[in-house]
Amino acid sequence: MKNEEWKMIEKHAKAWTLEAAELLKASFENTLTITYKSHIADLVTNMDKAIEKFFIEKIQEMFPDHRVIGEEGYGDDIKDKAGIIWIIDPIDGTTNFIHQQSNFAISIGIYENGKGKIGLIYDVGGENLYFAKDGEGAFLNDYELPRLDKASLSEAVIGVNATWVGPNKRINHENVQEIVRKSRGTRSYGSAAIELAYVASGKLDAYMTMRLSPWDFAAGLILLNEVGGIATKTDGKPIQLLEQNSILAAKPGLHEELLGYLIK
Ligand code: 2AM
Ligand code: CA
Repeated sequence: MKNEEWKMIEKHAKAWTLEAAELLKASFENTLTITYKSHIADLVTNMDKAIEKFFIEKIQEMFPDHRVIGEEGYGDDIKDKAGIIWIIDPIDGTTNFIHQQSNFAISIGIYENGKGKIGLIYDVGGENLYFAKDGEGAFLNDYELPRLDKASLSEAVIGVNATWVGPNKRINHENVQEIVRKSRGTRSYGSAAIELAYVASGKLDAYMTMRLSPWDFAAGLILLNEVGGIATKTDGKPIQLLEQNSILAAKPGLHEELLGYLIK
């Protein structure tokens, strides 16, 4: 794919995201239809579905040979990484969208043959656009994000959900507790995409979580890559793009230090 074509994809991805954000903001005036997916804390609204359909219609019209993976399942059934794939979360942080009308994002990662090309996370309430393009840097609105410096745990603010600090079946919570105690502080925002954007922009020094789907992390990984952030699974192994993964994203140095606590 040529540079010109990527410019075109970038232009449309940004414009559609801003348009979708307006639809989300306008929806605050209306009553949301809320349903449960797998359990009572796994929510989906009419707007999650409407925004995903909005993107899929635009992409199919403008780029008919591209494929789409969307959280709500209106995209393609994708088993391989060939060609151009848009990985879309129409609302990341649906619980926040419902309860707070803030701290939720539209997250879009565009990959070519499995390689991250364009990452876009729009914090709708904050009107902050995090954008990255392979080899061209990462931006917060018009501001180019600097490369991340090394950090150490004693000076770090870590994004982590309280779920992982108590007994759970996915990670030894005592290791997580040790990280929490030795850090400068912890935060939990309820949107994985925003938390990854915060690591990329230095607002968090690290973020860890035990189970994310491709649409939660696809855009964030591209942002992190442009600023020298490191992202693996919490056992240090590479993240698999089309699967659910645990995620440890951090500044250089700190990533290694955290792995030392997590792999014992
Ligand atoms: P979502 O709002 O798009 O579902 C909440 O801590 C973060 O984890 C959100 O980014 C949420 O994304 C994500 N998440 C991933 N899998 C989840 C699940 N099964 N239930 C709730 N949140 C989930
Ligand atoms: Ca979602």
